[in-house]
Amino acid sequence: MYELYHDWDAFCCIKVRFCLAEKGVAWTSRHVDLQRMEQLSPAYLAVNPNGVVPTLVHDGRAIFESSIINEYLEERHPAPRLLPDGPEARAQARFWVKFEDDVLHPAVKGPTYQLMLRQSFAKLPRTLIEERIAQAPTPQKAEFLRSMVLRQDAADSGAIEAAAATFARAIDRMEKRLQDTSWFGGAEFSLADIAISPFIDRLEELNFAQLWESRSALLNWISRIKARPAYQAALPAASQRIPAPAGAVA
Ligand SMILES: N[C@@H](CCC(=O)N[C@@H](CS)C(=O)NCC(=O)O)C(=O)O
Repeated sequence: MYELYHDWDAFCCIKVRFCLAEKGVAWTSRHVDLQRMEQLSPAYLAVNPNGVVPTLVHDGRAIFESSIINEYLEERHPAPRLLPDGPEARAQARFWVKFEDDVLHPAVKGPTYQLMLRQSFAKLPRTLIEERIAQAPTPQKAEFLRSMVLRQDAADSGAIEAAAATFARAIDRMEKRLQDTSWFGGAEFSLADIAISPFIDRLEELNFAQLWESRSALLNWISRIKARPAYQAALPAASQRIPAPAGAVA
């Protein structure tokens, strides 16, 4: 009934698999290999013209955008409930989902390309890369890919530092939130926690975990997230990870 087009070690895909696992919903995997830029292959663009993963296909109908997919799952499968009761609490939970969409995920994208994916692109034939970039849905996306994929020089340290500053400010704000409430959405675990968890996973992969080593509220939240079987089920196996940078980068 559900087909998930996804890559195993992709932030937004971990987010949707976490939600599917919390709901106990079965799904069929359709793997889209980001290391081969398959999100821009004609076959995948026929499923999702935005050229990004994930896409959830439910009985032949495609749903795009990880936050919208998780809200869709919440409406289709209300138990266990993953949005709090009441308009005010829901607004809070949705704010933190949007914070992930607007701030956290965009901030990790550059470092993910520069420090992780670029190592894989170096092995792809140049003609394949050019073909994929030519399929980008917008000129801005094509330009972003050109700057990330085609350059084989060292990572842009200025851009990595700018991302690191965004990570530090975000961690600060997250710590403050968790000093006031047990979970990002309020008193209960919710879609907000599901959205933010892959940020921690990606920062661990990128060797930024020292950012929260003295943040006790966040450390406590991370240990509660890691103890959830659904989170463990959502994470990629070691063999499905994109090769990560060897040393600390911050
Ligand atoms: N806002 C979108 C972002 C989708 C997105 O950027 N997905 C990443 C993986 S987490 C991707 O497909 N990256 C490859 C690319 O941007 O070409 C969502 O939440 O679904």
